[in-house]
Amino acid sequence: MDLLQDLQWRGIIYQQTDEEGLKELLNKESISLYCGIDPTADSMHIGHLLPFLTLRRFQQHGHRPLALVGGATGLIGDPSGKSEERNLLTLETVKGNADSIKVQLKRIFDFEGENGAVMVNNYDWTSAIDLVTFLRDFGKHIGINYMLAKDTIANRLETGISYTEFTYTILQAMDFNHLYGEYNCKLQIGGSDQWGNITTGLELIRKKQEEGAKAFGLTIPLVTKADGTKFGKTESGAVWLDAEKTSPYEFYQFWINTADADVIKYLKYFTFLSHEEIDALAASVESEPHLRKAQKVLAEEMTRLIHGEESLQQAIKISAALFSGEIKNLSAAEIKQGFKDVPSYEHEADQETTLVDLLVEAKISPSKRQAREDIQNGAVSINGEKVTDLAHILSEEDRIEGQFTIIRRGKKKYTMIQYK
Ligand code: 545
Repeated sequence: MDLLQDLQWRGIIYQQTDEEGLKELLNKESISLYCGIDPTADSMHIGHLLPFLTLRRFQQHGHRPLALVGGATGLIGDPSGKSEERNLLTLETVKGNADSIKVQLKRIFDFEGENGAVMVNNYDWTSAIDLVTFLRDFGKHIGINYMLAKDTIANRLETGISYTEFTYTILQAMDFNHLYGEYNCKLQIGGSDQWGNITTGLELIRKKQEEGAKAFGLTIPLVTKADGTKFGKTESGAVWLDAEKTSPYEFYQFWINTADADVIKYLKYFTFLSHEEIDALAASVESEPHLRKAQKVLAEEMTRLIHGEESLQQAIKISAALFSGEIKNLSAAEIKQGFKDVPSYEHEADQETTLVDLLVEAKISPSKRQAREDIQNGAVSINGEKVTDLAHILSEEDRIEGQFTIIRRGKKKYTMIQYK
């Protein structure tokens, strides 16, 4: 099975500008291809991942990926898929964001060898072009009617679009044209919202490059969920690639919680497992769904890919500890990840307190009487160990690395006591 058949099997292809032509080209030679991202935030989230993972599939088949960071386009703002004009970001913000995004992109590709990936920034060639050159050498080739017919621009004519955002598609087209000239880049891929920008690039290449010059565009589908809710969102917001925003444990949990109806699709989209491995997991979802084998493999593959083996093992350890309630072997850092969303209560570091008082103070038990009953019934545990002594006084020994005490009441109600 060749690359395009694999992409088809995985459901990764949404639209192509010339299906037959691209098939022919890829059968004939190794190409350079690109996908861009605007540094309008300081981290990618999983909604941005699929086109870059697709670039990596091309790399595995011998093609050269160019990962473009939009240092220039990030200063302008892509109107695609946006119903309102964006606020301009400062040069400083965009530069800072670009640095963070580059670090994340670097983990996805192999930069060594004959078809090693190349990281490029469109600020490098765009910022040097003066206005007269822009209008004469680029603007002149793109008709206004052609631009107005683009969905992304047409959709904004009612609500309004500035000349700045209107021009965006030409800037992205200039990138494709530049990379075509510089790296013989023949293909641009992106999410389905990028169709208009990708095709403007093809138009510019046709006009500016040698007679018969030909490039291609391919878009990937929007990732959806069977229940109709938005992919990539949790109660606490987007699932970021930055470990400071979404911890590896939360990241792992996000994928573990994938519905049976979605899990095989995501294994195909996001992982590099073979068809045989994915087919076997599909059979497991059918015959033994309670084992959640497919979800476990998906969560492992994704966490390893984005955060590395060590963080994956830590995420598995935290998940198992929280599931069984055996949390005494977790480090303070692991506790921080695993208990980020549980209620927390601050207690004076040097103030002694009985467990009964603390249960009431931290609003874990509603009254002293109830607190005593809870303890006597064996419903209360400190750091995973049941405490039935009504006179228990919290000491240094009850603090994990001197920082927290995790109190559980009943089966699931956890509270984190922090010391100040
Ligand atoms: C700029 C110059 C180029 C080629 C592409 C671009 C970027 C493109 C764009 N892409 C989106 C994006 O989102 C902001 C990320 C914040 C960290 O705006 N004009 O940059 C998304 N893209 C990935 C997919 C996308 C797209 O990065 O293509 O469809 C999301 O899945 O929205 O020469």
